[in-house]
Amino acid sequence: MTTSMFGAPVARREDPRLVTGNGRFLDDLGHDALAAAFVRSPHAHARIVDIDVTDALDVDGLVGIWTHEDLPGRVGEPLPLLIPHPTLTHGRTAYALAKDEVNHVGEPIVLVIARDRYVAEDVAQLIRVEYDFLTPVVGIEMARDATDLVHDDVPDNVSAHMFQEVGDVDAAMAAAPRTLELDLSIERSACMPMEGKGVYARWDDENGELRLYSSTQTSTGVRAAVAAKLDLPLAKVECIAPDVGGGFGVKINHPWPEEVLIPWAARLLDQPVKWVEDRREHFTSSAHERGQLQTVKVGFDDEGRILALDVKLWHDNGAYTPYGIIVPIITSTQLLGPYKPGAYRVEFWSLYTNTVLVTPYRGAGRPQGCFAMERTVDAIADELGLDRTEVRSRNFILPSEMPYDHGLLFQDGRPLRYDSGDFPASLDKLKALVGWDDFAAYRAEAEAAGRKVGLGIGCYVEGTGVGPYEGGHIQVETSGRVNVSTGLTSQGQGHETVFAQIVANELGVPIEDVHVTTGDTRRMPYAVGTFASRAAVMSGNAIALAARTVRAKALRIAADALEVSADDLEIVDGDIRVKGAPGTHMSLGTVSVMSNPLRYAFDEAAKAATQFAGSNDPSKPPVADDDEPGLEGKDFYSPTQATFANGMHAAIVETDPVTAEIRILRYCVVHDCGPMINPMIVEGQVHGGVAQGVGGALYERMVYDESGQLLNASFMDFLMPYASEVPVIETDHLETPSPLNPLGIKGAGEAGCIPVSAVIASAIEDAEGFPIRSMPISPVELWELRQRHAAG
Ligand code: MCN
Repeated sequence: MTTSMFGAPVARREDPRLVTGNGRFLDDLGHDALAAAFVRSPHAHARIVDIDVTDALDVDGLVGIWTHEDLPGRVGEPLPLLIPHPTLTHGRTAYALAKDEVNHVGEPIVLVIARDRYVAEDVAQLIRVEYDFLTPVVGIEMARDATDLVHDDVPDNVSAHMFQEVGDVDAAMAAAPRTLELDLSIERSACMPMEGKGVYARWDDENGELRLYSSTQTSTGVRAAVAAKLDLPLAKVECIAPDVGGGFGVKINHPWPEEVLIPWAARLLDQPVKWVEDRREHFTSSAHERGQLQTVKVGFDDEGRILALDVKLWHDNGAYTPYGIIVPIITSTQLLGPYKPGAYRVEFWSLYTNTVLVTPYRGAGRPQGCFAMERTVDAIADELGLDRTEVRSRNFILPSEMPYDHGLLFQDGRPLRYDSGDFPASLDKLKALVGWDDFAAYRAEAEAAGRKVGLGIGCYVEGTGVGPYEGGHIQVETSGRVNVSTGLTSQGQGHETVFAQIVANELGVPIEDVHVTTGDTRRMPYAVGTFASRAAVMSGNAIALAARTVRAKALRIAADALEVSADDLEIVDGDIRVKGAPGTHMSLGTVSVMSNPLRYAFDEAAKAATQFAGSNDPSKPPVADDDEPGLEGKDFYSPTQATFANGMHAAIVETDPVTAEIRILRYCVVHDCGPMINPMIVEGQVHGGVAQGVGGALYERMVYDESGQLLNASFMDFLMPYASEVPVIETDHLETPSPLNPLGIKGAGEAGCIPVSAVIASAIEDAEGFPIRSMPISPVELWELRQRHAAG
């Protein structure tokens, strides 16, 4: 490697396009397309008795109206269950259009296509649906109570019941000198990307081909699902993710109903059709996450060492389970964070409710798990009168114990094994960053001035870079420019920049010469997608491997032409030259010409290549016999297990003694995602994650009434933090390499949001002196807790 782009804080190359309004998002495409709108259920639980479209039929500009009965073949079958699991005994998915029952407000019932969206919405208003009301099941307690059922054939509303135990928890608990029990809960929230979902489809009748654009995190998945649903050969369907204005989990396709219906209608009508989700649809018809009740029983000794941990959790999976039970599985397996309890048992029930379904939302079950574990560790420290960091240290897995096997099964069914991490070093860094040891003096000063301040902490691990695979393809043009493609999509993570950095580094070319394409099935049809903080590990390594293949080929051809050993060559700024004798050189572009017989006789670069070939005969290109034409390479990376990133956050909060207003005075992060490809991007990811975490800790929640109506389905009522509510985030890094992949990297995309609720709760608790066991927390709720606490 002759340049060191890996690890450099390169400014994001996609930003000039995005911040000047020149991004091409879904709604920037297809201005000639017909528009779709949906009649969606206004009721949480009802049977559909009749659908009357009579009043709608005469509207000028209407193209068509379809209900479930009109959907042929596989389009009319239930949507697939994307992530099955052996314990998911009662998985249920919806129909693209409701068949005879609706199970949440917002479920699509009728598809309307018209000249434009205004007409389509007007038509939707004129369609009358008659319902027979059923009792809605709202909230975890009601689901658990199971007096009423969401699905008649699902006993007790339980989609899955899972249990894992390591060691003998009952015996360890009975023998523990001390025990504590905690009830903990986290409310529902949601991803809320700036751009909602959207699909635009064009059917080419002459060739029987479908081109599909989707604002998706998984374009290959959309392509496969649509091809299967429409019974088209895969080769006749292409899917492109244009610029995607955020995903955060909700744009993982299973597929979504609209992703099936819009292409189906485009083909039926032989006209382009587009649907773009509006904000209300996003609130009521996409997905939520986080809602979980959790109980912890912990047994520990007088030094604060955890001897037994018994966790039960109840997860609100909403009305359907296309994503299986991935969220509670993640909670149950990553709840332990950096700690090693003597014995551990976790049991969960995933419950149906008449609310919108759940997709993994950034952090995906880990914020809930971290909240449970970190509240427990704080409770142990308080009980023993020990420093909270001391109790943490005493329970840490040590670097010398890595790789550490918990004896549990991870979400992929493989053993849960941490590959790397140095938790004591992270804690030391965090304590130094926040000034942990000086806080007592700061608090004394604040209290003397009549102020209430508290210091909180939270630690987490995150299994990142999960398989099965991702690919990278690299092609060096005869001009020397390098085209890189990987199949996963980007939603704002800066992939165009980091993947270009990796290639610039591996190939020794200027980063300006590297062009990156993501999420286009025409370029790279094999891919899984962007979620679970996997792009850097999966595509990053695949691209690095492909670049190494290209580099080796380039050096081999150049060595032949320059009559030197490949070991004596280096590549600097796209030029292959003899080390110590830069006058003997040739460009990568020239090598590309030499490896591309068809270009051999055409342009100047080609002519230049002939001097190395010693022949002008295009039938005898100067490439080795066993080489394929073209200076290009493709490789795939497939890991044996997830690699574990980790981190620790601390916050200082102030609570107003009168109004109970909560202010974050400082927020500090120490994060370890291995070697950082781009530290500026990693920090941006951490900042974004913390901002979302602050929303989840203090502001955001989905408020359903007992009839299953979402009461705050707009940004007027659902509070997201503005820049004014997000503190300055101070970050420090540890770069413990993963032994599992060639670049040694671990993911970073979700880490920021995982511990925030735990940290803020810890800090408020420290300020107030009574336990915080439920998040989010508003000033009113804090004020009420104060009153209750004061009353004993
Ligand atoms: N990175 C790096 N060095 C590392 C690790 C990561 O430079 N050692 C960089 C990566 O190259 C990438 C970014 O950090 O540019 C995040 O990397 P990674 O952890 O691999 O996460 P993904 O790229 O797979 O993104 C998914 C992740 C998830 S799961 C959610 S949810 C999320 C997130 O990314 N959604 C986002 N961040 C988001 N950021 C934006 N702007 N929009 C979203 O929807």
